[in-house]
Amino acid sequence: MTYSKKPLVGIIMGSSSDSRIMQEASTILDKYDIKHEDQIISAHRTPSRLSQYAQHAKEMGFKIIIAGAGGAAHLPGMIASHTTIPVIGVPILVYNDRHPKTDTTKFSAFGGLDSLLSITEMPSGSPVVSVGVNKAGNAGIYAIKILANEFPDLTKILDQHKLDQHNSVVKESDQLRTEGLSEFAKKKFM
Ligand code: RP5
Repeated sequence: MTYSKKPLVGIIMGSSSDSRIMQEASTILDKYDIKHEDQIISAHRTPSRLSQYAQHAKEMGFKIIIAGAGGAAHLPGMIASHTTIPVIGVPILVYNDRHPKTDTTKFSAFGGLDSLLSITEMPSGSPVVSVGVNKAGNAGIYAIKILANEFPDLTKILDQHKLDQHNSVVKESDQLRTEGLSEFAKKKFM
């Protein structure tokens, strides 16, 4: 079932390098046929695009914006300051292998904690909620939870999602008991 012909969720990210992580949000929304529009908006490299995007999001009627960024990660907070649409931030552990960098400089210096704190430590009065580092899939699930207030059918999807998780743990537990712990772990992870 399609809940709206127009996108309900705007997904933005600070760099193409964030797409590796942010695609997890689109995967979960696609799975349940929830339309979204995706863009790269850099808060520091394209600041004018950022304010234009806020206007665009309003005109499009987005119900939620999912914003992913790494490092200083000011995109979620900056977009929240331009709009009343709720923003879910995705702190990203920067991994940039596009430029000739060493193994250590491919990653941000603080392992994602930098992005997490940038997003969650917004000053009083300008809230942005955040999922965990690189947990873009959770941002997708949380967006569905918010949308379920308006589209009650979505609660069935959320119930099914919980049931699927339950069943997959029980299935793995049965496998573990049948095969024995050592064999199970060897097969699965080694
Ligand atoms: C942030 O800087 C982006 O969100 C990205 O996570 C990080 C690195 O950007 P690139 O150097 O990969 O473009 O603005």
